[in-house]
Amino acid sequence: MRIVVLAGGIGGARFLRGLKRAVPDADVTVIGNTGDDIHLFGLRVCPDLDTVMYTLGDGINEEQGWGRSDETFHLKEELAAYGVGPEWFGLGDRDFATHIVRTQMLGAGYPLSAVTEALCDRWKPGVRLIPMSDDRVETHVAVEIDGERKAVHFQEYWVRLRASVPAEAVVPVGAEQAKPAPGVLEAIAEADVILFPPSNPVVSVGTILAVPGIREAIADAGVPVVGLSPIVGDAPVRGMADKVLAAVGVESTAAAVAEHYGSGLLDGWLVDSVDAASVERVEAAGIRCRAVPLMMTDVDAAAQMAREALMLAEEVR
Ligand code: GDP
Ligand code: FO1
Ligand code: CA
Repeated sequence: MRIVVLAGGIGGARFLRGLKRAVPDADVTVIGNTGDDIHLFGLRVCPDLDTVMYTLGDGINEEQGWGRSDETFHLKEELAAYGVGPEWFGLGDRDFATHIVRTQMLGAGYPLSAVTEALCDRWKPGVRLIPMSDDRVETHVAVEIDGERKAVHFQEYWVRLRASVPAEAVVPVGAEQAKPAPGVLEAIAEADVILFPPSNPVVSVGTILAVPGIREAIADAGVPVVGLSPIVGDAPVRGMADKVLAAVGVESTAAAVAEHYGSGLLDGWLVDSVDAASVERVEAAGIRCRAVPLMMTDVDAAAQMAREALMLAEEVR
């Protein structure tokens, strides 16, 4: 079975770990979000690609959900001693090596998709991980600080400001001109099923869908498209999805997120058992819906969610 998954960071990565356990023989292609990418200290950092790669390759810091296990921060401390920041972004020593290798290869002329493949040669994530685009796309968030409206990088909004001010707009800068990376449209066209894991609907899945051609390819693939809600009990399980959903005028409920994707894109939607009351509303929007446990407390729980998603896909096929 060929499965295509559109993934952000933690929500996508943990779901993928479950999917691999549920269907070990499946041929899984992951289209990763690169809108969170940031250039720091002259290096290209790709948080969502790395979170997927480290999680599936057993190198992730489990508690944090991002960054490397067994990490130290000597390099960051030395940079800070020179007064070189930003200090608000925690890049660890082991993680730095990934960004150095990536930046070196990009500088030598390799596209990000080839670089990601090379990095995955080490981590062996057991899926084909492709960035959504080889072109630069950077998510910016419009905020008002001290009466002044300005745009900040998504990482600055989330990590430095901790999403403490309302997001007035979310803009995937560069997306309109970006092309899907080689292999993205082919994987979608050849998929037997397409899954939206419980990733952020705006700054993860939404950014991938903003690359011209990807949304259309999914809608035209003619195979079941099933998503899982990242919103449980009217709030994100973690992160700032509520803030960025508000910016695009969508309420933070499992049903509203399904409607936001719409029946033109989604055939099936899983909500958590606590949101069972919203099944009717989702089905009224023309999307088949089931309520099942959606908390990824461990890999088995995530695997059960993957099985439920694949069963729903068979129902709507
Ligand atoms: P990020 O890039 O690291 O923010 O990760 P993603 O975009 O892939 O996923 C973020 C989303 O995952 C957040 O909106 C969370 O609500 C959601 N999430 C995290 N853990 C769980 C979980 O156990 N269950 C569900 N349903 N959603 C989760
Ligand atoms: N998240 C934080 O909350 N604080 C950090 O200092 C931080 C550093 C960091 C470094 C590398 C990386 O791959 C991810 C990192 N993250 C950090 C996570 C990241 O900011 C976000 O969770 C995702 O981009 C949101 O999707
Ligand atoms: Ca992300």
